[in-house]
Amino acid sequence: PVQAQTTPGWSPPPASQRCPSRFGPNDRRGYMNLLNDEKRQGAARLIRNGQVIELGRRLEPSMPFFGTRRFDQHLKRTFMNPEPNRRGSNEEIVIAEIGQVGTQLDAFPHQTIGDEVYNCVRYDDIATRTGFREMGVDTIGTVLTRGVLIDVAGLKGQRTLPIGYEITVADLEQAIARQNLRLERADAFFINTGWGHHWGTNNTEYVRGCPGIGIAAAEWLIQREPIILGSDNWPVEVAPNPDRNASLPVHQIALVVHGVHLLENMKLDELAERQVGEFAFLMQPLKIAGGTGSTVAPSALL
Ligand code: UVW
Repeated sequence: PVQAQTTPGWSPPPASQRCPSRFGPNDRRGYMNLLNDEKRQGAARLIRNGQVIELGRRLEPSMPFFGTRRFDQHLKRTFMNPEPNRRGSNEEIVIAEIGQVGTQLDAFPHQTIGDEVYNCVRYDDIATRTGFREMGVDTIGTVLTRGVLIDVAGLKGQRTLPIGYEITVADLEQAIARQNLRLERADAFFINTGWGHHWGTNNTEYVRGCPGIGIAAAEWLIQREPIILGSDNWPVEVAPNPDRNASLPVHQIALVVHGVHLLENMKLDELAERQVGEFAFLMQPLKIAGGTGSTVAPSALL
């Protein structure tokens, strides 16, 4: 049975309660402030046999898209040198919302509460014709940290949790206990819902909705101080929200209220199948100037 945890009628905390952020009024990095050299060294020490598990999806025009997003890719033959060497050259033109397709990391200004982004910075004060003057995805930088996989689908013994299932705090606690995991400060937390099985096999179903965390689970996770929350579904959070009036509230909680990045459309099946709960996590967001997000190809290093 679906145990809804979202309080009906939820609305985001007022500015007086969320600003300044815990990192001060001028902060623009949120929980990324917790990622330091020591944490990166600790993550590197988790690399034992050098294996790589890719956590990113292949970008292609036929992949699932939220709403009107697209990734149109056209092969372009650009050049053919005549004799003697007859060198040919090929490229492609891609027309895409490149920050918001495929496996993708959300920067803070991707979402607002009214006209405010993270730390009560006003949208109008940082938005330009091309992007944001502050907090763009180009400012995040390389992420090397400890990753943990919280396997809720595995806990339930299900290939995938059902659409619209709101993962509860109890689910998280039980999954963590079953896997004998520890959640540590500045980790990247990833939730396996199993929904990723629909990617590429039933794209219509994939974007129709999904299981995921709701407000209570998101707050519980953020209390454990992650720098990223990620999942194998398109919004990280449950969709539709059990509170039908609430539109993607976890987006606001993570990106706007607290300053925690979201990582969507992850490929988590191999980690889950191999029962890998802890690993070194490596990701380099694209340097899209002022971008709202970036498609990424993250990896788990074992
Ligand atoms: C959704 O897909 C709605 O989430 P995001 O906008 O963060 O990509």
